[in-house]
Amino acid sequence: MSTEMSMGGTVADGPRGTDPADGLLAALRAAVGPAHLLVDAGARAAYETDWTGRFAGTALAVVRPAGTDEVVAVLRACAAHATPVVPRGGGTGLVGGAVPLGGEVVLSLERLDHVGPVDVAGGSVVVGAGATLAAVDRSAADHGLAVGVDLASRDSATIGGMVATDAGGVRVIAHGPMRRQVLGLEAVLADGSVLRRIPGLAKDGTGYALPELLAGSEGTLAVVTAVHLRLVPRPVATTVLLLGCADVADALGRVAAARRAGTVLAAELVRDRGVRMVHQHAGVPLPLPEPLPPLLLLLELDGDPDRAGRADALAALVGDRPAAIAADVADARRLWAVRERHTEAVQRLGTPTKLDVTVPPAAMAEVLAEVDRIAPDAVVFGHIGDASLHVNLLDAPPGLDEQVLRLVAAHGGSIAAEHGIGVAKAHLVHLTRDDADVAAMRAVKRALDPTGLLNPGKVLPPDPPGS
Ligand code: 2HG
Ligand code: ZN
Repeated sequence: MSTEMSMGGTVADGPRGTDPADGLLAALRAAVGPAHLLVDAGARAAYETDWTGRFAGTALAVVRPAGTDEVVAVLRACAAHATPVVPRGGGTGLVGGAVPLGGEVVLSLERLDHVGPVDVAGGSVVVGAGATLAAVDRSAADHGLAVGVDLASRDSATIGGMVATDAGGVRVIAHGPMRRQVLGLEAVLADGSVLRRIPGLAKDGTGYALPELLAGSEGTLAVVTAVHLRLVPRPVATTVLLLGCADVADALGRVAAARRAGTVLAAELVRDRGVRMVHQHAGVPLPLPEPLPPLLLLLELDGDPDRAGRADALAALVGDRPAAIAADVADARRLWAVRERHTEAVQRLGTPTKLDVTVPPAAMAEVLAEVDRIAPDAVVFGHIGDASLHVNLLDAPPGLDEQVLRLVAAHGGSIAAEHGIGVAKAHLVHLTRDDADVAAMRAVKRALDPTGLLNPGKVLPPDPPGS
């Protein structure tokens, strides 16, 4: 029998003639207070779409609890009324993971935004799920520390959402993705019980690693309410450069050379036409004169450009390639804008279909060539340091997205590198996870959320009929 709850299903438990949703709304109002229960379409709208606007749905209501106890009360009320819940962070998702499909209660974690005191000796901090990356990073910066993950949407993206999607960003090459920053967490399970794995001991071998399981589960297994985050040393100074490369092999070779020479904090790839797009649609100056090289590699290296020996090392790294080396912080920001403002520039051209993939480095050149063949207008850029690429399709004919993902899967890659599966790719999980894998994931889902209360329709395709 299917464990999925029908979308928007509510139990008609009210007296004759009353709307069955009224009982749930009254319970939610009691749980979070009237000011934080949003039922009007206008008030709900900002919580019903993803960042691109490609995915949107209608919620029964939006709730904004103030703390873990209120999250518990919300989940209990929704469970009692058989109404599914969509947990939501900063709304910066790109695959519809935090968007209602129809009739759910959207549970916004935005008010759980406390940032605890930084443990300077241990290099960590406990924060609420709704704290933004920028707020936590500012707090860490006061102590010479930083969050190990950084991304362009830092002002809005929340730590809870980043854990739920196992966000990546531009520092994965140095510190790994979000999952690796999680020392512990607190989460509310579908039955309202609270999982507290906050202590974050460096070593803890007592059984299943539940925080790691929840990282990347996109709100389908539990609602993350607080996170104990590892912090990393904040670089005192860095060197940022943009290097023209002839092809993928050349760019990968430069990344490897930079790694041999020292600590690489970021290695990002953009292409000539993407750079022109950012110039034209986001007003970012061209970083190199025309004609631009086909590929441009942005490197951020630990240590400042004037340190002893750096000039020679940079000269060796650059060789005879065209390059722009940032002379100061403002310059570095300008070079970073060329890369970071791709998302904004693409959005100005239309609503893109965003594909976010990893490929084995050895297959990257071939995958890129194939993508160019089947989707010549795609805007491709990404994190070459961890072999992940963002393929943005504009005006894509039906099926083109799946064609690109099948290509990636055929080359041994992943169809979801760092944005999650959401609703966009739930039907394609089988491309890179085999039957046993999917069955194990379904078993975990059933064990933790037997009635399908949490974020139905996301990550896993619906149970096959008759199961
Ligand atoms: C980035 O790396 C983000 O900038 C967004 O992951 C990627 O817009 C995209 O496709
Ligand atoms: Zn990215």
